[in-house]
Amino acid sequence: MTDSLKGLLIGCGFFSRNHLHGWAEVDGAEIAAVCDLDVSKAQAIAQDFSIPAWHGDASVMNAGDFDFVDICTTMDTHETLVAQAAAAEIPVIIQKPLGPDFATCRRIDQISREAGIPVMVHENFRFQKLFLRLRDILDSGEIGETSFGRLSWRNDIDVYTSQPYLLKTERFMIMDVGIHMLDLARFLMGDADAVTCLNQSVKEGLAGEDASTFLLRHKNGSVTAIDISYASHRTPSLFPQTLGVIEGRGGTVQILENEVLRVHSGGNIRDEKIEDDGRDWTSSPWTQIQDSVPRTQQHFIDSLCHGRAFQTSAEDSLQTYALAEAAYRSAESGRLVSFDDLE
Ligand code: NAD
Ligand code: 89Y
Repeated sequence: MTDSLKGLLIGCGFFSRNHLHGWAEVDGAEIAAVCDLDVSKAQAIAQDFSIPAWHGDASVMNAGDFDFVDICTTMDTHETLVAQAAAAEIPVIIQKPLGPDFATCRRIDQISREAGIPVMVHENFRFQKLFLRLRDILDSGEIGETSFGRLSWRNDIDVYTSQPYLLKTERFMIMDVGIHMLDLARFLMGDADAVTCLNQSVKEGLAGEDASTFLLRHKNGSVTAIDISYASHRTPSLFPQTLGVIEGRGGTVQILENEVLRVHSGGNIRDEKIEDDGRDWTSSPWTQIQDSVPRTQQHFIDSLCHGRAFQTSAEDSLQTYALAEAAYRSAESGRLVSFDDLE
């Protein structure tokens, strides 16, 4: 494909394989090179995915050979890497969490705006088929204006083996999974501006929280309750399902196990089973997450090519990261924290 945008993938760790499988499906883009501080990892993954070049230093961004960079490293590295991409004038898609705290996220957004370089957060949960369909149901007006939401992510997936950095992350659960839930809450229920939150460290030996329960106050008067845990033991495991409910003034949608939406409206009830796309590289239990990756990437490329704003631009995502910051401050203080308190 001669007209494809050429990308550099930075970070060849655990989740990057999903990125590379995803990019192989995206129309209008291809990965031309990969990069990791551990160049042997870059070489191995390049060979697995038939990518022609690999590097051990992200300064190759200066070469001007790339139309975009895909940053798939952990949050502590993001500000530096976005600054490098901005200096090289290369648009960025970057994994969540955008930064370790709200101040860093604001600086990243400022770097993006000052350089005029678009930055999109790879926030893939809203691109899961189930949530796209749920958004369509809400847009159709079938259940009316939303008033209450509940989003629940509770499982005991062994993230510590696949993502060992989480053992030592002080802001752990809210930044790892809470951020997906906060983005979903905004996607489904609208912007919010205040949070109350209680955190727990259930598993011994963690640097941060592995369970969190919070309430969001939305600007339109609705409320979302979110509960997340990596210390919730059930058989079979619920990973990676987000369950819950959205109530509107004229009906309700339940998000049930095994990707079923149960719609109650006008005195009727119907179930919609959301089927996976059946890609040959996805596998249980990760399918629902993996499936969302190429959709997220396609949104980035389509928006870039048509000069449209990303749904989850760095600027838009500041609203999500402000909620995460407010959640931590609420957990520390025992009080409701609003955006005014973050100034
Ligand atoms: P990882 O630690 O397995 O891999 C990160 C890689 O980046 C490492 O190989 C490291 O050497 C490399 N790296 C770090 N700094 C670098 C630099 N300056 N230049 C080049 N390479 C560098 O991490 P992971 O588990 O793959 O997670 C990466 C990101 O993806 C995290 O932010 C995580 O939260 C996110 N993630 C998202 C999802 C999702 O569904 N959206 C799922 C899993 C992980
Ligand atoms: O890190 C988490 C995420 O962002 O999505 C799934 C995950 O990899 C494990 O729960």
